[in-house]
Amino acid sequence: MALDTYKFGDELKKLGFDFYSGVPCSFLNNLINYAINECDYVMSANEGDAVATSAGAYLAGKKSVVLMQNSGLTNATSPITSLNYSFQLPVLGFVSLRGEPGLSDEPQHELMGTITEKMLELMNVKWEYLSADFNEVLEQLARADEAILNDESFFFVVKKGTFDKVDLKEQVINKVANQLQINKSQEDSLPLRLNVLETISKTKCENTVLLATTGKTGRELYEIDDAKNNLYMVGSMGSISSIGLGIALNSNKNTIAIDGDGALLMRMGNLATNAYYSPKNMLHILIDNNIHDSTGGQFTVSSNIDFVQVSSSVGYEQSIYVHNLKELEEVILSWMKNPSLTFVYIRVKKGTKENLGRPKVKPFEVKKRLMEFING
Ligand SMILES: Cc1ncc(C[n+]2csc(CCOP(=O)(O)OP(=O)(O)O)c2C)c(N)n1
Repeated sequence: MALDTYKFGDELKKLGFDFYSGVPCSFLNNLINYAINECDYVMSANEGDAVATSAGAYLAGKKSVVLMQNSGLTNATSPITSLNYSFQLPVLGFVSLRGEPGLSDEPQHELMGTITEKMLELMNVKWEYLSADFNEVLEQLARADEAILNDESFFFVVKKGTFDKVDLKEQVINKVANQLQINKSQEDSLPLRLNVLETISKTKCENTVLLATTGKTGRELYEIDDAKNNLYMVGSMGSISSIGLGIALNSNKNTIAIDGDGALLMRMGNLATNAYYSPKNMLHILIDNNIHDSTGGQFTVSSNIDFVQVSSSVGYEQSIYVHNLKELEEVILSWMKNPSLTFVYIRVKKGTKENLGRPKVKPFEVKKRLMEFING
């Protein structure tokens, strides 16, 4: 007997889990259909982005769920190991067991079918096979909830046929389209990344959350102003705007995600997801130095890319090229007055603050104070 999916989802709701993100899998489709029908569900482009968006939602006070195929667990390992773990940001995961030994399945699932549980263990993630018996499930959910309350992620491994059928209600597609695109029209003044961060930090008001991408961006922001409303990403490269999406959708904070060209390219699909959900209170700033500065200045492939065009074509409401710090400040202040999902692009010259240190505050301490800031 399969689990009554609605009854199961409602139990999750009772425990407070009503925000979902994920990528579909046929073994999980009934739970996914339930989540789309009955809860807030973000359709991520990649399972790693889904984990990051759920982590962002958690920062904004939501207990959140990620849904993925076990093949997608491989996409999610970076955020699970270096975002959830390092920042102690728990998510409740459901991962399917395609390729379960003994069941016939497609060849691409064969290996993952034998290592899914081992991967979770290697990543220090607590997990259980989800039972198909409802009374047992209630006990399992209580254990999962306890782990989440203890800031530990918990995953259920879900076998074929665990959930009973849920039909998708009619899906209403959220139509988004760019309303304002401002392209390059003059020479760039090419400030340092540090100067850009100083400008962003200066505009910050009591309602602003600043999220800084992996590497020297976070380290420089920390040295400019270590504030409770800042998050300095370590690891989970490319996830900063997906975290921003989770925060912006679940809070009224002005959420500014500061990206690097290498990081943005690593998970460029998240631009499309951000645009689809279009939280007005999110500003996505790309600082492009055409290099991986944090790892020694190796080139990125950003030189040939028109990011204003890219963000505009996936549907960011505003996509703006800024040529200097004055324009940057004006755009941020104007977005604060009239918020709408905005992408801002600025080119910088290469170079790093002298004697740049590393944040002395630990990632989980950053999380704790940021949550207090966001949720009061
Ligand atoms: C998944 C992953 N791959 C590689 C790295 C190593 N790494 C840390 S920062 C960085 C470069 C980031 O480049 P960019 O986003 O352009 O920012 P910049 O360093 O130029 O400011 C890299 C490759 C990492 N942290 N995570």
